[in-house]
Amino acid sequence: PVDVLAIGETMVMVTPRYGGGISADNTFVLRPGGAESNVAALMARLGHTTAWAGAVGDDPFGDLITDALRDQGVDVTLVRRDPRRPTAVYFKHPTADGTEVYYYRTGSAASATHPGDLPAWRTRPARVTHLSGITAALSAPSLALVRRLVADRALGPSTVSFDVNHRPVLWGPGGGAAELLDLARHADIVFTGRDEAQALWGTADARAIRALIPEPAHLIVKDAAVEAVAFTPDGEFRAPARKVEVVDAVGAGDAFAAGWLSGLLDGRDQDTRLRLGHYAASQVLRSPSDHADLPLARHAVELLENGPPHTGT
Ligand code: KDG
Repeated sequence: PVDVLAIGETMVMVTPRYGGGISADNTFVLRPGGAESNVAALMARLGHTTAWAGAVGDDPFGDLITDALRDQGVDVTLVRRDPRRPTAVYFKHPTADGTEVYYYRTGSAASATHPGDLPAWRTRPARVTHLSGITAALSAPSLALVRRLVADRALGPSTVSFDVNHRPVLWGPGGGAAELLDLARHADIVFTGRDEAQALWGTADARAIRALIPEPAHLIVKDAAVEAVAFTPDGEFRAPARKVEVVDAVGAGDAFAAGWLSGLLDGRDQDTRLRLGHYAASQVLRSPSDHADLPLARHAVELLENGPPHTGT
């Protein structure tokens, strides 16, 4: 089996080349952007075998995505090309208060992924299946697909990792709370942020979130730049975030998940998993990209052990 199969929508991400806003810059860079394929690409950099499944249009944008991910070592043979629906696009718009994101994804190929995609994906067994709440928000068929994957274990005996990834723009006001909680309760590993838990379920308190998403799930509650807490069947563990100068926060959560899952797959202890999560996140936070060009390596653990533990270089 591959180490990780990540499933979800990947879009063409359009970033202003020189860091200005959309109207200020006139040169743009096109890269693949998608929470789940970000995890696959980062884990490939960490030395794992990874595959990404989903759907893109049968258009040059779909080629860009599959070519770039293949170049990054991600197996894309399960990706379905849809001749009738386009590849989605999103724009990053840097502002003084952080990066705004504009999606053009309604009616995309990925929003038409559905339970009928499952038989093809069963051909690629994986130790971990990584999913996120974004797919659940795309359409009713995509929500049904995620439910089949998480609650019904439609891909068989694979550890199911679920990043809540609340995207309010996709759900609409007040939407998603019940659906995302139900999915989280059925997963083996859940990543969530205190801020999104507050917005969804009315609490940012890590233990209160644990009460909502109880054992046997591993629950990792992230508090942005402060710390992450893991609730596991072996107890509660916490690790402070690394101090970094943030260039672009988009993708940091995906990197955290990639680092943590890498530690899980390599049999690392709970503290090391959290530290690997923070390490990978810190690399993405200081880069304008969601994941490209990271100095991640298989020896990340040794690097953590030999370097200064929680400083940001
Ligand atoms: O986590 C990063 C993602 O937000 C970004 O890559 C775009 O997948 C994306 C989404 O739907 O927000």
